[in-house]
Amino acid sequence: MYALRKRWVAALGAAAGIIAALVALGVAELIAGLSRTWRSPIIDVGDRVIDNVPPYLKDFAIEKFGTNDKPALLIGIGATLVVYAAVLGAVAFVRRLRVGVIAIATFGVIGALAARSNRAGGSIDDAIPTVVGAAVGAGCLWLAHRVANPLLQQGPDGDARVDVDHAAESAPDPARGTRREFLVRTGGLLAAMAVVGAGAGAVGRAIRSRFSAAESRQNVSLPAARNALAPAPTDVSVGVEGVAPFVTPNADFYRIDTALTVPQVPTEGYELRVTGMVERELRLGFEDLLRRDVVEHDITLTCVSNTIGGELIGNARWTGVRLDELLAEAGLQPGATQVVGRSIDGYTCGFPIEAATDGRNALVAFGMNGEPLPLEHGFPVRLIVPGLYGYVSATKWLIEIELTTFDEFQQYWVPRGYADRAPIKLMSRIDSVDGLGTLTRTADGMAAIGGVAWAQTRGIRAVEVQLDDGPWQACELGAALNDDTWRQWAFRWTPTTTGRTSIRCRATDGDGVIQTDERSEPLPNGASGHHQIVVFVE
Ligand SMILES: Nc1nc2c(c(=O)[nH]1)N[C@H]1C(S)=C(S)[C@@H](COP(=O)(O)O)O[C@H]1N2
Ligand SMILES: [Mo]
Repeated sequence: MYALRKRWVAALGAAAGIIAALVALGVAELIAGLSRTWRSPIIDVGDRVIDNVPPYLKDFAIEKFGTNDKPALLIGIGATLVVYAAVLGAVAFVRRLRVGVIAIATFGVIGALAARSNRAGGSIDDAIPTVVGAAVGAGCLWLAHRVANPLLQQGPDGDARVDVDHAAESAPDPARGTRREFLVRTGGLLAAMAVVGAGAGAVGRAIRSRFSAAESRQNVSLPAARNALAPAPTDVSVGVEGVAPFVTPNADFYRIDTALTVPQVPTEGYELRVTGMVERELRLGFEDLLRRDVVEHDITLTCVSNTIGGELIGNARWTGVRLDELLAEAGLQPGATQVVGRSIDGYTCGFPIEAATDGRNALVAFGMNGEPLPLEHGFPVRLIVPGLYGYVSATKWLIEIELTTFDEFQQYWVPRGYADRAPIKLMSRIDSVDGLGTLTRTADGMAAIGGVAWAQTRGIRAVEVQLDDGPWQACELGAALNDDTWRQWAFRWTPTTTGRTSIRCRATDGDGVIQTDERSEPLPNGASGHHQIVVFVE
């Protein structure tokens, strides 16, 4: 008698299921490595999750995991998959092989559908990695089942043997081997499959790296801007420790997008198209853009998902060409109301045509703080529009600018509950001390706090703070470079009491509007309200 106890059969089946899934994914990854447009089913499924989660869940994920929301999602998908594979393997071994094979096929169909409904418009061949992977995975489960068969309480057809008469079972046949030998054989096969699966995945990743745009980026040298700006003067800083630096280094710049893997868009073969309600369509290669009239501007970019006191904001010097000049060259048809920026990954932004034509420094940008755009920030080309939240304006990996109307087209986030017009709200933030942190006084008994305030296109005229129930008191401001960047602020005073103190701040924009105290969530058009914290004065 070879058969194992049911619980061990289930465990063996679970292991076989997980390893079959590993092989399926490894093979899919390997096949995906053959083509620039093919992807791992995990990424495709992840994309569909991202596209379909309700916005409040997305904001929750961003709040909870910040920029790690994507690894968190992938870990979640991976964990779900492990459980699914373990269950299907156990059922295949304990009950019926057929159930396990059907479950793997189902998994293949889900992957294939996810690949087909690619944002950028999937084609039928996008399903090839998943289909081949699932077929090989199913084959592995079948093989493992076959080799392990003597250990299972099943008939040779793979169906559970319902009324096994244990007593009637034949004694071990020494010619076929002992139970121990069957176990070793099955274990060896599973180990070999695990190695092959992991190896296929590793090879797939390695050969995919040839599609990287990193080398293309290294070969870019940015042209000098016509309006070459001097470095930001030192008085933009108020000199309070802990305040966000006026210029955000590229490596520290927040990153928000729906892309699970960073799109790799080399400059070779790159083309930007200007289409839709224009007199003549434009097609520009990367070099064509660099040869145009190049300008640079300091612009602060903000995410609509930024909560009060949040960090989804950064300020950079962007190099590029003016959007209004490109549009003038294309010639606008009357009636166009919306400018849509389309990314290579299918993501879209859209904003009112006035934001492109009212004279503000809206850019088709290829440089960020003197470097080519980093890959995560849209290399080779993106849009930057002062005064608009990123989701309506700042398309990364930009390949098309389409002129249309708001009736005609809804950008990515609009069917997901966000507003289709989203100017950045006046906001200020305390940076130098965290909520419930301690505020240490200097030797002369003074205390200092500081932060940033922003109202892109309107500028910041004043910032005030309120301590406990005291009066609003004016702050010092860092120099303003233009109305499109944030401004630092500082407040220095001699506290008369120690202990718990509540601090809040509010800004006044260039139009004289005072920041509202009325709180609103990021959804649908950006958070508002005062940043208020409690600190302990020492
Ligand atoms: N292709 C693409 N572009 C995109 C997005 C995206 O998901 N995909 N997200 C937008 C959002 S919501 C913001 S806030 C900015 C963020 O730009 P950053 O990651 O460079 O800071 O990019 C915008 N451009
Ligand atoms: Mo955003």
